[in-house]
Amino acid sequence: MAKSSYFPNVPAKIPFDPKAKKGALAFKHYDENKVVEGRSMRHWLRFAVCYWHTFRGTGSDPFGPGTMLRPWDDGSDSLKNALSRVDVAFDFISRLGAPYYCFHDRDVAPEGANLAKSNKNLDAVAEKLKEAQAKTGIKLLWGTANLFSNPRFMHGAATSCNADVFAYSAAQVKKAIEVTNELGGENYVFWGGREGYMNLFNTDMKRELDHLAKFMHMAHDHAKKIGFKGQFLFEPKPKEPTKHQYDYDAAACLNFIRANGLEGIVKLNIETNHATLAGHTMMHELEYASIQGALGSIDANTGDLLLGWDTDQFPTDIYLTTQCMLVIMKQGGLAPGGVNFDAKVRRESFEPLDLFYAHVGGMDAFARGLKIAAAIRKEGILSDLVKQRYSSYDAGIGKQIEDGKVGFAELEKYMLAKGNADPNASGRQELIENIINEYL
Ligand code: XUL
Ligand code: CO
Repeated sequence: MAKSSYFPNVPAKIPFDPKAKKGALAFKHYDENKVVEGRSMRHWLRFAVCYWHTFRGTGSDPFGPGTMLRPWDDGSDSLKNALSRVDVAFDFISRLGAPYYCFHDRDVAPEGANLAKSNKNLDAVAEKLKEAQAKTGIKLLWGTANLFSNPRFMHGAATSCNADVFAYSAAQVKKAIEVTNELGGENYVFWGGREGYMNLFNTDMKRELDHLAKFMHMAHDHAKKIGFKGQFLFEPKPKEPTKHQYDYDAAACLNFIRANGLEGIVKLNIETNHATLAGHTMMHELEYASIQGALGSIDANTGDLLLGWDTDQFPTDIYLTTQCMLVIMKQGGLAPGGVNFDAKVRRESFEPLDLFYAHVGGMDAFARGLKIAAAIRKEGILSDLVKQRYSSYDAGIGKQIEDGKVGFAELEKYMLAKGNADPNASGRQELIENIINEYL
């Protein structure tokens, strides 16, 4: 296969060229070596291309079949097709200049007639992925297993009522962790494809959740056994495909992690449109995870607020990326996690070139978010406002509360003597929003 032939009008490496004309295939903001707060943009952002949407997405929706033009793909689910797709994928990622990629086992290799055959297919593709990684320097951010597409997972995987399906899922995840390890993957993600319920009348919720916890412990035990040093990540999503997913949001996932002795073992992979579907902002989910030391990685995308489903569009909103970067920078970055574009081009954008426009736009949007967040942090106006807002806890009774020096009795004595609370100060919400806009 002539590698370059599928992207004839795309340079071997998309340049950083802020002076390029509008709409040119060039980064206007993502300058991978530019140092921001002591670290290069490449290291802050740790961009990853996801294999499933970018190389396996067809553009199908509930109303019609796929529309994507992928001239390298013969449309079959053969091993040969999977192997030649690897060349195109790495050619694409190299031209883009993203340092990482992510995959599900069944995106990269076809499912066989039984588990042994599926494993053999995966081994064959993994060997080729390993060669491609060595040749290009592109690394694996995370691997995961697809435990939702095959009809066997109709009732879930680790939470299936069918113990054989639990066993099958365990075997599949064992293999996926081994392949991730073999490819030097820096993380391993659990997204509960169908780990939830449609109807509580036929569901033993307690047993299902216990099984899910057992499953994660088994995964951890196996990771230790094979020397996998990567970070485990749990990805919250409130619904889709089931009515209620057990991994609803960051709070539900952290509760599950703590209730089952998985703290220190599993962190979170927060996805923008999953946050939206849960009725939260991305910033809320990131902050909630981060303050508890559990923000591991992000799936960068966005939903369409006028469509009710998980559209997984590429992020273009600078306000959103600024919010993301404010939280990420506050915790000192995401490593070993990164910014994975779990995003797809829309079905009207069916040409290979659209994949480049989508990723360049997403990367530039995050690079701008990074620069804006750095500027906000540098001047410190926002952090000073927040510090000032809570300054009543820096001394006097507030400090005693935080230091655990007083209880209800002491606080009652204090307030009886004082008679009333000090007056409140304005939250200055509009002012703060105006200040943020001054940086955009
Ligand atoms: C599904 C989703 C997944 C996970 C990996 O909504 O986000 O692609 O990121 O299984
Ligand atoms: Co995701």
